[in-house]
Amino acid sequence: MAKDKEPVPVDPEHEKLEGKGLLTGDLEMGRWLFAQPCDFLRGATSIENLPPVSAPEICFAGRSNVGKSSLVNALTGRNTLARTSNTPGRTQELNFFTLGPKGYPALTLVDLPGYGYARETRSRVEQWTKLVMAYLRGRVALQRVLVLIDSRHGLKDSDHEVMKLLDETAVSFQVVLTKIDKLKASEVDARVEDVRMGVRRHVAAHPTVLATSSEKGDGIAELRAEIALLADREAFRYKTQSE
Ligand SMILES: Nc1nc2c(ncn2[C@@H]2O[C@H](COP(=O)(O)OP(=O)(O)OP(=O)(O)O)[C@@H](O)[C@H]2O)c(=O)[nH]1
Ligand SMILES: [Mg+2]
Repeated sequence: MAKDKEPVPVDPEHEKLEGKGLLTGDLEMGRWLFAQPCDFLRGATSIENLPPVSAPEICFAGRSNVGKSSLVNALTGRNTLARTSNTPGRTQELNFFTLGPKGYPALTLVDLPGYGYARETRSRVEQWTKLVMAYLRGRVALQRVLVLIDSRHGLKDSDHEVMKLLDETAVSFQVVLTKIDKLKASEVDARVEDVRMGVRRHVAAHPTVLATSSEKGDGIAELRAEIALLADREAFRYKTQSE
């Protein structure tokens, strides 16, 4: 569909997209994909009970309480799909969701337990960390890890540790800032730049850092578009058929 690849016309949206390499058609694909059915597939507590691969996978990683589950909900427009909480350590399983037209999964979204949370017992933290690391290291279907960073706090040692593991295992990742509604608008660009510079030395890092707010919706359309670029293109045949 050549029409989908036309450059973004000059309008307020253009400025937001500039430098992100996204086109209006990408935004439309993202919008369409995330309006498709999204179903909970499985919660896995061990590497042995991961579901079989049914589509390319994208996972949401990050420190506890950074907003992983909230972002899954914001992207899919469903408030209660992934369970969120004020209490860090809410997500304790690898939660798999399939996304795509009925019967044609285009993508699997994986909401991971958080890392770097100290209040749980040491053995539980170690258990989750081991599970998350094993998943990140060994899942062949994993197309990209979204590493979420709280925009108020920036990069922490535990983030660098995970990014190092992703470098070593050659799993590409992209940093997504969360909760930008908590910053003044004037502070957001500086924080994006900070973090962009901070992840530059990681060879597996995607060069673009996205800034989002699950609460207010900022950056959600752009993130949908980025993710849709990684989905199984076959599923998009159903888009053209349904138009
Ligand atoms: N202001 C604001 N709060 C947010 C945003 N995203 C998430 N939160 C809040 O942050 C808290 C943690 O959100 P979760 O989505 O449960 O975080 P998580 O990363 O899944 O946490 P764990 O599963 O414990 O690792 C909740 O109280 C959310 O309401 C956001 O964009 N803006
Ligand atoms: Mg969670």
